[in-house]
Amino acid sequence: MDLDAVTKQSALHAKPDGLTLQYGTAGFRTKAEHLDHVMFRMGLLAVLRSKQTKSTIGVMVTASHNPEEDNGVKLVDPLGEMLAASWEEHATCLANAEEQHLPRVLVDISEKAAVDLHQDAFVVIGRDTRPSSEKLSQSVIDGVTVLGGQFHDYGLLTTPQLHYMVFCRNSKGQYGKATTEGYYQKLSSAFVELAKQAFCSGDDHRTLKVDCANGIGALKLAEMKHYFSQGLSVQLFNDGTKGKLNHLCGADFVKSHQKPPQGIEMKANERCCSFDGDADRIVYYYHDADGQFHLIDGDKIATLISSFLKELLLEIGDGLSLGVVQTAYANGSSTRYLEEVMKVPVYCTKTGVKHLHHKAQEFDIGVYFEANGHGTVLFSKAAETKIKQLAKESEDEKRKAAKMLESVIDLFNQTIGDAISDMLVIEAILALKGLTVQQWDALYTDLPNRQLKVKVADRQVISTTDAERQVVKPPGLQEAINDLVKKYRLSRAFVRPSGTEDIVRVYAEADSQENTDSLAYEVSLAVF
Ligand code: 16G
Ligand code: ZN
Repeated sequence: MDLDAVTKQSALHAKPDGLTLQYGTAGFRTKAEHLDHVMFRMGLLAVLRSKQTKSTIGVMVTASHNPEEDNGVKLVDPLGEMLAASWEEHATCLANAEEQHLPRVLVDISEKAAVDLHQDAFVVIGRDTRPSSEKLSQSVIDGVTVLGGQFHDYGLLTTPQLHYMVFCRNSKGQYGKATTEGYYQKLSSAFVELAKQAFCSGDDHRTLKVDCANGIGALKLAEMKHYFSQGLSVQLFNDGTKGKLNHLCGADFVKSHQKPPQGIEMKANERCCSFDGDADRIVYYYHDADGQFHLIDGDKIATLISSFLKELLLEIGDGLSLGVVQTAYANGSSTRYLEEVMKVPVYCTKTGVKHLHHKAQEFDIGVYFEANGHGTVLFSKAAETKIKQLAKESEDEKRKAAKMLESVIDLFNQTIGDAISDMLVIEAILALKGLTVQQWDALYTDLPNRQLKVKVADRQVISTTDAERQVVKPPGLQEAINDLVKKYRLSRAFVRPSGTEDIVRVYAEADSQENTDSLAYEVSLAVF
């Protein structure tokens, strides 16, 4: 490590005095103008992580659904998954080191993590469409090169595309080709394969309206749509040519306001969906004939996908286990439907993709979705091998089901939730099962729910347990929440400190919207 060179370069990416940031659920995220030093240092860290794992590491410059002025950065680990927790701590230490301590912190991390400094390093970089992203990703590259790391800059990519690239490179091409072309081809051919079977059963050509949040999803979907046009035509809205990123549109806006985005023309009963700013989340929705808005969120997506998978698994009859992973935000009706009607085991984890992903790895087939529309399905190596074998050897119906599962495996981005991949999965399932958006929506009725934000002096005074469903500190708060919840029917409420904003979040559910709103409000008063 040439620490003198690091010191010199770092002076060009100097850390503002006194600024401290934390590598949270979604990496570092704040106003773009405060992030230059963080980007440079994450370039340094990516090199160390690459040397330590002897693998390609990814760095994604994005702030997802945050306002356009914000930005952020996350590291992607060798299998395309989120950075390991122990390295999140290193990331926080490195980002907060004062200039003069930077060399010492680098040496410390290398020693603690037993990094072999003679090892080669390779880092791949992607960025979203924010005006600040290009310059910030250049700062990442400065960090990579000053430590002698090699790199490939993919330029504009969706977050899930970068995760895909990392995994492709480290699996030596087994997962797919590490190019956007490779990504488009892999997903599209799996989709077209599935769609063909639906068309045999007489489904017409499908169309779908997509709100791209004025983000990167628009660019990538525009490039990709020709690949799967045999099975689906997509019409893009909020494609970034006019509006501002995430402003009054996108999956996060639609989910949290429970209303359609601006900039999309919706006709009654027409299927529409929204991506978020970096295209790792998706929600569906429609207007009924009375003009009422219906949101189909991550919970209902998980339900559609798991019921489809369960049917195929019954068909192949091979005893493969299926589990669904949710968070405390999952609507109570979805959990009840999955457990009681579908008889699928459901687990709850803390908020944040890495927690869900981890839990989902425990099953042969693990379906995970956050209510906000982030999710995917993971297939164990054993399940994949079994399915491939059945697709070759078995006969008739069993073979057909196994072949379908084979395409489904290819269609999911198994590294992380992916709006484009999930959209194609959903469209394929709806076509195969001949379901309209209304029929899908009617699987169960969501309980009325409300989310509120509470500003407090220090959100860290609240700590939780039981996958964030119970407060342990401050004392007395959980008892107060319990008393409030008891006043209503079918009610549930919890509070948790946000991992991405300086606030406490309140969630409530009850039998009517009015009761839900009262409960949420009363709980938020108890938080003060
Ligand atoms: C991040 C997480 C998302 C989670 C959200 C919660 C990833 C890739 N993203 O966006 O999964 O739902 O944070 O935010 O893990 P909150 O802690 O502010 O509620
Ligand atoms: Zn996102």
